[in-house]
Amino acid sequence: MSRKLRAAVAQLGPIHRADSRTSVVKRLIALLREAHGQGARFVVFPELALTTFFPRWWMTDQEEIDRYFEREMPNAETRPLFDLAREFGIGFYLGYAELTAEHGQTRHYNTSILVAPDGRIVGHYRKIHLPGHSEHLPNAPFQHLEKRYFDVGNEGFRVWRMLDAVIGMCICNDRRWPETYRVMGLQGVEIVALGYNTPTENIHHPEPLHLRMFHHILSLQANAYQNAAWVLAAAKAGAEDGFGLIGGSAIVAPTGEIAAQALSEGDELVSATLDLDLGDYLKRTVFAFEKHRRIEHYGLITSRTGAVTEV
Ligand code: ING
Repeated sequence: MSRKLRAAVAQLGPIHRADSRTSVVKRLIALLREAHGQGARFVVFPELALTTFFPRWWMTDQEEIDRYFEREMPNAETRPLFDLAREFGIGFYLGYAELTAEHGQTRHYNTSILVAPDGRIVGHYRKIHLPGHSEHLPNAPFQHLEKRYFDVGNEGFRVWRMLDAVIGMCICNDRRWPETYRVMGLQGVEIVALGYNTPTENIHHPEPLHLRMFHHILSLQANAYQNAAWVLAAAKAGAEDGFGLIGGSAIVAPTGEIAAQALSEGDELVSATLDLDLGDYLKRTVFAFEKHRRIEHYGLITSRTGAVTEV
């Protein structure tokens, strides 16, 4: 009898700079109620799910920047979400901006947490692949200042056992890097949960609009299959103060097939029943890591950062 888990990704539509955390938490709670109504026991919310995607704005006043960060979790605004999830017995992934102190130093992280059905925070992840830039780009239509506002995550890619599954976390740009999933795959991950905020326009280089969604879905499908894991990806979508973010929240099976996908760019719940043993045959055959991987040939992956052509 295979293990089944009813899960959902809760896509959020735009959060404008003027929107309060209280109003956003009301939207998260509405999605949580809908997930409960569909029998979901695990819900994935987006990256930076409590505020607008503030890295699009050039700011120099640290107090203004820090207003987008949470100093504790749960806190007064998010406690109602934690309480209702515990009442429903639902575990969830939540992305937010974390302001903390480490060894006497203030640290700013793009963070996600894994909350168990009893309300305990059992996992904590800090975004490692920070995209964008750190200096002001005056000619760009908007900024992407994650390298300026966040410190690089310092906790690696880990997995936790929850809801009778092995669950790992990553955030947005992490999903484009195969190393993200393989490190979790080598820990037996069965569900990779992630949130994302992906601008509709690529400010780094002009590219056809359709490639934004194509590259997003490609990254999910390829890495789900290559690590025989479910990938649950929740977008913050729509036009935030006029700046577009793609939707495309999706539940991707270990076979690489899309099990469910959002149709809108608003608040939308997408759910599916995950067969947690669906990937087992892949882990026993084509992706039996212990049989087929040849790590003696992979050294450059961790010894070399940028590509070097020596021929
Ligand atoms: N957003 C984008 C993403 O990886 C990005 C960053 C923009 C990547 C343009 C590539 C091109 O989906 C975040 N928040 O990482």
